[in-house]
Amino acid sequence: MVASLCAQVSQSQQPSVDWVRDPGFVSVQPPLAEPELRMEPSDLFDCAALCSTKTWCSSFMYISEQAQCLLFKIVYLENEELLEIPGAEYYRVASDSCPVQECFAMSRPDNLCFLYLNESRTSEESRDLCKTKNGRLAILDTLSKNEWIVSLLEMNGASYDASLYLGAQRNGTVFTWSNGQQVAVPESNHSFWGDSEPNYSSEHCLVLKSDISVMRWRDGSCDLQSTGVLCEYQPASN
Ligand SMILES: [Ca+2]
Repeated sequence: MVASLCAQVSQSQQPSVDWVRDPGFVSVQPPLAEPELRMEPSDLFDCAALCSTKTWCSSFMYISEQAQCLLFKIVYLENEELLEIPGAEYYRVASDSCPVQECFAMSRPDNLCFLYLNESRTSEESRDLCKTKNGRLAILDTLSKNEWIVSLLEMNGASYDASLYLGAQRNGTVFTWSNGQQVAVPESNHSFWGDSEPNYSSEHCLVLKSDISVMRWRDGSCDLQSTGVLCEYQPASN
């Protein structure tokens, strides 16, 4: 059995990140757990501080008996094959307002929850799917959100053939996010438009699509099947 896991990325530029201890991983190591970095800090707090300074670090394990600190890019949620490691404690980034057990991920510093669903849908179906889960199609109206989402998708293995509908509509020549903000024009510094995009006034949807190895916005048909659905949520505490 392969343990389920959710890829999570922590964009924690802030030095203070809240960590929660996962009671499911006491004195055991999660399966498939390949640390990105293995270090020998002085104590648990040093280990937490190390993870906090790495923008990619979303969880860590501190093994007191070996004085070892293992930093992970992802958050492990379930453990079906337990490897006993006395003294091991596992911590993940605290995002209690995003239900991480359901594979929601929290973006920092935006403090928004995102849910990536591996489902093929048209634009309308994608919007409806997010609604049924009490969210909306992702609004990537800041540089930090775009960069964070691209990292999240890459870690979900969605980077090479991804095509996802975003929460924006075309009004004539301009695209507007569903929160009323105008989508950045191609000439702006914070634009994620692909080369020569937007290029067809008949393409009414905003699509996040892989362009060789990078994710870029395009205008595109609203009727094509996406490779996944990306929903956005306000955290419960907001
Ligand atoms: Ca296009």
